[in-house]
Amino acid sequence: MAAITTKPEFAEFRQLFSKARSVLVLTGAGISAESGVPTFRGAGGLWRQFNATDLATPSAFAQSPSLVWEFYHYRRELVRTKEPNKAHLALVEAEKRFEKEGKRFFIITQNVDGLHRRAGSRNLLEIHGNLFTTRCTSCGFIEENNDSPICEALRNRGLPNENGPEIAVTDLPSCRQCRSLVRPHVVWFGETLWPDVLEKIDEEINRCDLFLVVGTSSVVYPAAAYASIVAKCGIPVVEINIETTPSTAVSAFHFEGAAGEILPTLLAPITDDI
Ligand code: BV8
Ligand code: ZN
Repeated sequence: MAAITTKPEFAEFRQLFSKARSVLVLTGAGISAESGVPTFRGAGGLWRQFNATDLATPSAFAQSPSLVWEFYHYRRELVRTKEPNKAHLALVEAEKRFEKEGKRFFIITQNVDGLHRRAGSRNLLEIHGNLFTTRCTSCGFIEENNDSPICEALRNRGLPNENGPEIAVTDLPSCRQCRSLVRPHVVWFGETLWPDVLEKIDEEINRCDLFLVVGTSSVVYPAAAYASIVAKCGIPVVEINIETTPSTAVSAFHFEGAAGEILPTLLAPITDDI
């Protein structure tokens, strides 16, 4: 059992968890860190000389679709080699138990790596999209695409330490329906989240009675605001992170440590410890 079981707030959390009827979990890049997926703002957040936030924008894609596709191809190929970790799996177990007990357990993830889905989470909303879905820049056709590589021109490209020649747009991933250039179906910085996603987020925020914030630096909006929105409604917020963040101030409890260590203990079935 992780050392947190000796902390007084552990027993208080377990009381809350045993009474909760509708748990909502917000996850960020930190929950995938123990799977070996670099976080956005940690040491791994750089690719070549760019920050991820420089490349995850419509203007970067307009300026060089070749460079942005190399970045996303690199991330697709990297994530493909990784597995969900104990934190992802603890959430899947909890969701299954809650379902059996007629209670709700829902995950809102900012991550686009698809690891929650691969772990088996079903009550899941990928609010920023997914690396393995494309959208046509011309006809809007959206499809899941797990091809490796996603197109021949990107084979062996995207390595973080080498710049190759610009790939012609006509050789970049194209739409199955109209042959135009496709983009990753993710929400870039400066783009609004999709209306149906925003609606679903509101619905889940309004129905939860316990809110867990796991592995997010809480700086990217609108997700960064959810903890304070929930706390203002008098719902307990519990943060799991290796550092404090802007969400810590509105959290009833902040469990410091790695999600893969802490979540399995926090979310373990309620037995005689209550
Ligand atoms: C929007 C998809 C309307 C792409 C991503 C209000 C105020 C200020 C700025 C704004 C605002 N409203 C809008 C903005 C602009 C912008 C924004 O928030 N900018 C930030 C940088 C200030 N937001 C937007 O543009 C959003 N759109 O609001 O539309 C609008 C538009 C324009 C202007 C006004 C309004 C769209 C945001 C979505 C961007 N797309 N992803 C892709 O991935 O390629 S976001 C991207 O960042 C990832 O999805 C990532 O998940 C997400 C958030 O980062 P984190 O997940 O928190 O990751 P990070 O690395 O930062 O932190 C990791 C954490 O884990 C750390 O705390 C670390 O301590 C912890 N950790 C590490 N290891 C572990 C761990 N914890 C536990 N265990 C471990 N083992
Ligand atoms: Zn098309």
